[in-house]
Amino acid sequence: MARTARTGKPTLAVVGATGAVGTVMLQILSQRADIWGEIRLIASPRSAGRKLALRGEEVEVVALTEDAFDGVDVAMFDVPDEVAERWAPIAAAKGAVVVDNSGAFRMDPDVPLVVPEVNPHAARLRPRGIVSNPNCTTLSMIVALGALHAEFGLRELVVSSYQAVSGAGRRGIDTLRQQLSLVAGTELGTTPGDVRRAVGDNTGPFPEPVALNVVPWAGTAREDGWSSEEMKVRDESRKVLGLPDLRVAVTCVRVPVVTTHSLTVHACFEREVTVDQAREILATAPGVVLFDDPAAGEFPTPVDVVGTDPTWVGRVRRALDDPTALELFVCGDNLRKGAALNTAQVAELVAAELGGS
Ligand code: 2RA
Repeated sequence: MARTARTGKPTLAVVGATGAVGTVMLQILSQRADIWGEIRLIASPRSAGRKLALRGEEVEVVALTEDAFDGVDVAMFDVPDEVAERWAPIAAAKGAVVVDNSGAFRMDPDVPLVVPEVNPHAARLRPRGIVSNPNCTTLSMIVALGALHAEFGLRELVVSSYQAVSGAGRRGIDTLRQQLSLVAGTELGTTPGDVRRAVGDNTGPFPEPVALNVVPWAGTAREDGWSSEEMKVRDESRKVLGLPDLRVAVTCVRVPVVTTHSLTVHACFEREVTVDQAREILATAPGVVLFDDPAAGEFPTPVDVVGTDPTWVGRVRRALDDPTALELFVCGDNLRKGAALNTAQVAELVAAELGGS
């Protein structure tokens, strides 16, 4: 492995360093145990030459070229699908293990889809030299569900998401902030179309106004009325949990929250469950925080979860009509565990393996 000569530590590349997730990646790399030698920041030629803060220093961004991967051991990608499709195989051919956060390879049978708390072993088998990171909506719930599945055996999920606008990148955040500035301090939201007229025709990456609204759509259209986001939750949950026949019904909804996806989950298991058992599992599962005392006003919400690493779970109840099912409310920061953190954790797994530890 092409370790940095000066430190003997592996070399990491961050591809897409200037995006919404890339920015969080740099924060996370500055906060976690520093296992890396050189960290090379790579972005589109338009961003080359910019300096970004990393590990207490300013690091210059270099342009995405084949040469940028010289000597790189692990490359974390957060770029659009088509950019990943083109450049991840190039980085892999140059000897880097790619940890990719796009949707380009997630369902490729030769690319493992890895969540370190759930299926860390899968990262070792990577015939294409690429490991994929699940979509942020799947990631926001899957650590908690993986822990419950290990004990009770999952057989069905019914999920509704409440997705933050940063899932749609910087444009999503800018759109919400701009729309909020147009409706703040008004009486809007009381007659049909008043919010729509105030925010205008440009609804950014969303099909409808997102301020003072909820929008039952994320992603692009798939067959029979489903959205790409809903198909990702189904397909990726099945792959990560190793349950190809898991029954999954999901509706994805965008809400006026900047960062942190929330989900309601109706999870059905092979065996009868009790709330006490479920609470014990969730309270001790790595990467999960149980915050569940509604009588005291305690349940997770995005305003407190944003900026934190774990999956937060509250409102744990046994289903009223099914002793094998649980109802949960789950929140996770979609830019951290939902994207940058999971990518960094997988990159660390790979680095430990390359280093023989
Ligand atoms: C979203 N899950 O929230 C997507 C981003 N990967 O739009």
